[in-house]
Amino acid sequence: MLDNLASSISSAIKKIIRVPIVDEKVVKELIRDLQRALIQADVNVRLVLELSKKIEKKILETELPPGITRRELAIKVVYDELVSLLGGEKVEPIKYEKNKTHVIMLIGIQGSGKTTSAAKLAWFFKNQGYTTGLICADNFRAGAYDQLKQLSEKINVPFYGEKDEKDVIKIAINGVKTFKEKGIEIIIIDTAGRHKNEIALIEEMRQMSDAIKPDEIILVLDATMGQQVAQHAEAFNKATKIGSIFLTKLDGSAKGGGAISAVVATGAKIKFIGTGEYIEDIEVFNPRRFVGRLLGMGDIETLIEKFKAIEKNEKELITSITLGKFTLKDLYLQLQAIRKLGPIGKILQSIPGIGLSISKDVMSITEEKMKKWMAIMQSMTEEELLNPDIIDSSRIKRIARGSGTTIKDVKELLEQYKISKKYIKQIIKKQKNLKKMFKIG
Ligand SMILES: Nc1nc2c(ncn2[C@@H]2O[C@H](COP(=O)(O)OP(=O)(O)OP(=O)(O)O)[C@@H](O)[C@H]2O)c(=O)[nH]1
Ligand SMILES: [Mg+2]
Repeated sequence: MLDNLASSISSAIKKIIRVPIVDEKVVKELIRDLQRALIQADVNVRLVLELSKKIEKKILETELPPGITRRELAIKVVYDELVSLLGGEKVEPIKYEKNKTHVIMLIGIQGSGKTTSAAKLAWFFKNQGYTTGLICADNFRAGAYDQLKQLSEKINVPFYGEKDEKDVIKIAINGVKTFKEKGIEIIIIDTAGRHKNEIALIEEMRQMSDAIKPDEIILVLDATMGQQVAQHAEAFNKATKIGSIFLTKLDGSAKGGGAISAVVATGAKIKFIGTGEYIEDIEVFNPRRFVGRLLGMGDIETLIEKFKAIEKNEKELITSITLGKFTLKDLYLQLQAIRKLGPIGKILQSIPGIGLSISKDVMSITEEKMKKWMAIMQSMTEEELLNPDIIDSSRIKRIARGSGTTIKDVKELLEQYKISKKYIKQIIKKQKNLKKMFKIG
């Protein structure tokens, strides 16, 4: 699917994976490759320029989070921005209440793929465990009745149609009534593709939906039309609150990227995509999965996990330290966590976020010193740990004695604590900026 876009984007990404150093020149080349790929996929030129500027700026100007290379950052930024171009992170699960009737009406211009998609949806919901039924409310095109009837037989789903009835609204009402009586949960109505433009289409949708009162209206759009579909999506989105979009023919459509991004830009919701002529060529639209495939990287998920881990680490730190406050107890817990993990040297390098930042200064600390510090902190009272400022010389003496260390040792730890605290403040500030950059919550 979207073969052209996928191959050009993934080759752009592969290029930056191959080069030894990701510098400004490489990033600029990546941006050019991306621009070319997106414009060829019929994504709006203005959107492409905005997007690529943003990507370039983020890749070059973001301070590298600890443990992340510029290369990884570049891939993550491209991934994030493509996901947001194609619809963002949010994917609502498609679930309907069981044992209740839910009526879906499909509309769309001539040949957009309504009848095919109606059958795909019936098949999809049937596999999800719902009882489904198909209604043919199209008497405009000869053969429409037989087309849907045959498809429904193929997937073994009940069909309703009235071949000689001219009033499609009447057919739809009768069909819904019949299926409701049978206790069918998801009823799908296929309508006629009488129109070539969205104005007449929306008007007919109004008449139909006033009479039938469907729970949901799905606009079927043909992705091979590229950016052009935006007009339909926009008019539709304005006209109904219960609408979503089924984007068809994304397979082998060079213009698929343009169609998706154009629809997303209108604020309309793409719920399903069609990726072939066969019944099973239907997918719930998920921008993240979609972009993952575009980038053609199996390990994109691993990379995303890595960023998530950093994010989690930051969050934990921020909750453990009430903003700007960093007590000896926090230092103690940090050191304890670090020690649990094994030989310090190695660990310090691999801990993203705070571990590393303390570590810059702690780098030179030997295992032995670490043990000493732990002992010192164990000799402190909870009050001293939470409020180190109260540790005066008489307390220092007591702590040194209690821990079997020297006054010098205790003073050194307190000094280290002060330095760490300063670091932490800087880091929290930095991380706030980073969060803004990545829109992390
Ligand atoms: N490749 C591909 N072809 C599709 C897809 N969906 C539909 N088609 C094809 O598009 C053509 C039109 O599909 P229909 O389902 O008949 O379209 P329609 O909107 O019902 O057409 P009218 O009722 O005449 O308006 C058929 O040849 C389908 O096989 C898809 O996702 N991928
Ligand atoms: Mg049809």
